[in-house]
Amino acid sequence: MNLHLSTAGESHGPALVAILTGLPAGLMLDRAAIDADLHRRQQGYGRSPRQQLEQDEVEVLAGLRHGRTLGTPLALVVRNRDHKNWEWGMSPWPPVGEAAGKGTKPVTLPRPGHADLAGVLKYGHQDVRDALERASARHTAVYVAAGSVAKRLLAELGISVTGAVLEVGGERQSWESTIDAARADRDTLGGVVEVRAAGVCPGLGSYATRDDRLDARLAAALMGIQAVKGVEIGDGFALAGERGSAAHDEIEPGLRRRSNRAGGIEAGISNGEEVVVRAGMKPLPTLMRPLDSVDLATGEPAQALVERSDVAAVEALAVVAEAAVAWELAGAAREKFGGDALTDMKAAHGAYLERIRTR
Ligand code: EPS
Repeated sequence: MNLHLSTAGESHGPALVAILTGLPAGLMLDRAAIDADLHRRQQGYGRSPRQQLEQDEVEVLAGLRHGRTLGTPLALVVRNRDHKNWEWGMSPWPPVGEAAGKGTKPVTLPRPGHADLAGVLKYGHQDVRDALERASARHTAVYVAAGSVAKRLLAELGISVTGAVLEVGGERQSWESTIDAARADRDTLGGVVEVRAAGVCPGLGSYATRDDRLDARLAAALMGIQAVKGVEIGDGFALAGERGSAAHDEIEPGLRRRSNRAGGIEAGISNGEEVVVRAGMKPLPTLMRPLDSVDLATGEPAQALVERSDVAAVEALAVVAEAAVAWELAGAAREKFGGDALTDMKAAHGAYLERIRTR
């Protein structure tokens, strides 16, 4: 069975949930490791005060017994502690009693760059909050929990996945002062992250169809993360300006490469080198000095919504992008090696490595 991930949850609703299907039975999960990834995602300079409110931790509702997967759907929950301040405003059912707390007044001032305007037009909402709550990057918490499970599976196959920040607001080192300056100007910043996966065997993904291509799948997964506007595999855009003689990775005896400009993927298939991908994040669209917009209630010019937000969340993106890459690699490994039980999957992986070793 192939891996599949479904998620649900609004930023200030009761909880975020994920259902993971297709995991093999017999995978030991480590609650502390998942919570550690959730904690990492909440760190980083420039995050919103919201992160002091939330202390994300995973709850498991199904699919696990005594820490071991059952081969059945794994149901994960990350609760939103902030929901207690939005109980009326984000009540799933028509709220009872007097309006109290946050979210009681409709938002009509769409922020350029957020889901606000396109979301209300598409779905016919009157209150921008009906669009922004699901579009929020808060959703990435439960994605990171799923990615943490994927990393556990990949570790059984000798694969490790690590995300890191390359730059924030154009600065490649010590970006804290850049973030301080943006905050002082009531502005926001984006940045670039890189994810590297080591120990990936040749043969994950395929050129057979577009949907099989590992590079296309990684690109879609990274583009699916809030605020990501660009993705590169290996040397990516820089390759476009090279000559062919300088752009490819020559093959040596032992079938190793002299370089890794392709980022470990050729023709949509992993080639045994480190998988290297980068994602570029736009500056966050909630500005304390708001951009011009239009009040949807009156049609008149107005300033966009101002509400608590991050100045930069690039360090969080590194953790989320790591989860996205791990999830896609785990999916490709499930397709290649199959197996209802982890032991079957590992046996198929071992037999395959032995076959290609003798080439
Ligand atoms: C977000 C806005 C902010 C961020 C949020 C993403 O939320 P709030 O308005 O509650 O402060 O903090 O990210 C998270 C809550 C998180 O856990 O990453 C947005 O508009 O996308």
